[in-house]
Amino acid sequence: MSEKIALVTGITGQDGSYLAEQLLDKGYLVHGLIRRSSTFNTARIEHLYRDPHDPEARLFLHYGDLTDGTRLASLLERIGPQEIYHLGAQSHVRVSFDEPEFTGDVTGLGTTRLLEAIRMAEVPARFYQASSSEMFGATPPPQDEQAKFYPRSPYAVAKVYAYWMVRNYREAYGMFACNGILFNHESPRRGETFVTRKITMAVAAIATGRAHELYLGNLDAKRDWGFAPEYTDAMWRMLQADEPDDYVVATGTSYSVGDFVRMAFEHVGLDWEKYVKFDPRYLRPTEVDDLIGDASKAREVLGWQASVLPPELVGIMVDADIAAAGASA
Ligand code: NAP
Ligand code: G4F
Repeated sequence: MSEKIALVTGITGQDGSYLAEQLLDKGYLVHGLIRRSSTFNTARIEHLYRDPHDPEARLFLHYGDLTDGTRLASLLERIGPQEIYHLGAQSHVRVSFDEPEFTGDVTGLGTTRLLEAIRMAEVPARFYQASSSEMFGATPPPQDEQAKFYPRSPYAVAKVYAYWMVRNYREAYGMFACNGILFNHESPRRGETFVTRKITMAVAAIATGRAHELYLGNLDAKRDWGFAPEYTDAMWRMLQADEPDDYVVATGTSYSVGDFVRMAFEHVGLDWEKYVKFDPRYLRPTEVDDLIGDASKAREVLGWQASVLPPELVGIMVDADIAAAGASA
């Protein structure tokens, strides 16, 4: 049987890098969309990359942007993927308040451009959409697939739009298109301005004497934090199912940002209150206070369950940042 071909948008991001690793391990040929940039943005996937002249090469990168629908269509025709994992997005909630129009264009319309490119190129690919627990916003927990969307940021509004476009293409054109409604998931590869990684990098810097303080915003918000590689496995499972559907992916646990801070400092034997300071610039005009996912459907239909919970996750991330600090010293 010939190898399966997958296309991953957002392959240079946290999730894209884990997903690419997992797909390559399963024997897929993996194609990734990357943005042209004057500096390299491929650090998270460098360990997977081989020169395309190498007969062993199984990962291929293509320049393209989610704002360029023509390019998406021509790439699809050339690659002919059986599975498309759409992870590319302006994914930072705080930034989306500063750049609402750009976020709508990339995170919202970008999904429509890709769906329409699939339709125009007549590629019979299965499609995964990186939907988000941010869509639930102000709806109280626990949140499952039936919970109401009440988005609280331009990012979340863009994700709600994209979610419904995926549903519409599934119903209108019979596309095998799924929404994975993923709650926060973190790892040592998490972007450095998301709160968990910002905390674990600061803890590593303070523990190794390279920093003395950490400025944060709202410590009271609660999140359901899981481990990213387990969540990319859930994405793959959705596209192997008999029917296309939408799934919540979460741990079902709840910790506040303050809890995460305390656990991270405790991991290196420090008292967080001596180092953490408040900076209002990290507050959001509207906040999402409380997210706890109910992933029963993913467990029952996909056989998926989270195994790494926040106390262990904190240790994994702090240890990795301390190791990285040692390596760069
Ligand atoms: P991430 O690390 O921020 O990665 C985002 C990816 O999108 C990067 O590869 C980025 O490329 C790419 N990208 C941004 N703008 C683009 C554009 N205009 N054209 C093409 N590519 C573009 O995000 P992540 O944490 O891996 O999350 C993956 C997806 O899941 C995102 O859609 C995010 O919104 C969604 N999500 C994430 C979580 C979470 O907790 N991590 C939860 C729910 C949903 P560069 O490297 O060049 O910037
Ligand atoms: O780490 P965050 O920036 O993640 P947020 O806003 O929950 O969004 C992430 O998860 C979503 C899934 O629910 C994804 F869809 C989205 O793409 C992204 O991956 O902030 C978490 C919490 C917020 O309540 C924020 O107000 O931490 C609070 N916070 C407090 N101080 C801070 C800071 N957040 C950041 N980024 N930086 C701070 O200094």
